Amino acid sequence: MAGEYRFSFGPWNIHEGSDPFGPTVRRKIAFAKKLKLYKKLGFDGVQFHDDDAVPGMDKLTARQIVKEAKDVRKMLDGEGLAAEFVAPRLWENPQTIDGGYTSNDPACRKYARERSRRCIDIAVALKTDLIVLWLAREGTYIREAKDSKLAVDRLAEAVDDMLAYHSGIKIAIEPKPNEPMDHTYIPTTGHAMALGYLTRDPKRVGVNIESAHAILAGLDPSDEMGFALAYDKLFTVHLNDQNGLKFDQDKSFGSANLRRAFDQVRILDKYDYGQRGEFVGLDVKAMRTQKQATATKHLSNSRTVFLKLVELSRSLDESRVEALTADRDYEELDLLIMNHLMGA
Ligand code: 3MF
Ligand code: MG
Repeated sequence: MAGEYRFSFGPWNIHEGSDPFGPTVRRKIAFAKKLKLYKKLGFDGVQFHDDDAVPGMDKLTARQIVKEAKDVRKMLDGEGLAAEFVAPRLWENPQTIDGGYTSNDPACRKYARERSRRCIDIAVALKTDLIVLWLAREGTYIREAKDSKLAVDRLAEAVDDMLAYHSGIKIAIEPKPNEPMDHTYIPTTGHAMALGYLTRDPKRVGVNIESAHAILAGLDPSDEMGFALAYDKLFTVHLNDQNGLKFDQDKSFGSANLRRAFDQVRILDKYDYGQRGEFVGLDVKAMRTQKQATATKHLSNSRTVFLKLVELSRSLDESRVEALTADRDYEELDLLIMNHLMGA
C-alpha cells in the first residue's frame, strides 16, 4: 500500500533542538544536505517558507529573488523532488512583531503584503501553485490592542491581494489558536474556511489542518478534517501529535494518542485524500535531546505509523462497526477499535 500516498515535510522539521530555555543541542544542517535526506526517508515533497528557499530575501530585489528560487528548483530537480507549497514567513522580521496583515502600523501591513507577493513569485519559480498561510502573529496578547472586526477585514483584503496578484495560485490557511499569540483571529478550521468565503475567489482558498493546532483549540483533528472535506477545502495537512494543552509540541504522528491518529487516517483514506495530488504533509520535530545522527527518525517513524494506520483502517471490520452502531452498543464498538489497534 505504500506508494499510494506521497509525503512531504519542511526543512525546519530537521531541527537544531533549541527551545526558549536552553542552548541548541544539534548542529545546523545545510539545506542542500537536508534535500539529500528526503528520498532516503521516503519523502517526495518539500514544504517551504519563502526564506527557506531564498534566505535573506528582504535584502534582495524581486528579480534576484526569482533567480535564486530558480536555482533551488534545479536542486529539487536534481533530487527528483517536488515543491509542495511556499508559506510567507511573516513572524521573524521586526516589521511583523505585532502581526503582518493585521498590524496597526500601515507600514508593517504594507511590508506583509509585499512579502506575500514575493512569496508567490518564489512559488511560481519552484513550480507549485500552493501557498500556505500560517497567520502566526495575526492576533493579540491583550484584546484591547486591536480591533477584531477590522482585523478580519484586513485579513480578507490581504488574501484578496494575493489572489489578484496571481490567478494560478491557491491558498491554504493554516489555523492555530495560540502561540506565539495569546489568541489568534483564525483559530480553527471553521474560521479559516469562513475567511475564504470573504475573499474575491473562495474556490481558491482552502485550509491546511495541523493535528496539534486542532488539539490546542480543544477540537478533534479528524472532525476538523471531515468538516473541510465536506466543503472540499482540505488542500493539505500538517500531521503531528500533541500531548494536551501546552506549547505546540509537533510530536511524531500518533505518538501521544494513536487512536486519534487512526481516526485522522481513517477519514482521509475514506474520502480519497491524496488522489488529486495532495501530499500527506508532516509538521513534526525531533525530541529536543535526540542525538544528531538519529534526529530524522521522527519523520520516517511518522510516515511508517501513517501507512500502518492506513492498513489498519482498511482492515477494520466495517460491517461490525455498522452493526454495533445500529445497535447503539458503543462500549463494544469502543473495544472493537481498541482491539484492532492492539492487533488483538
Ligand atoms: C507553527 C507551524 C508552522 C507552519 C509553517 C508553514 C513552523 O505552529 O505549524 O511551522 O506550519 O510555518 O505554514
Ligand atoms: Mg504547521
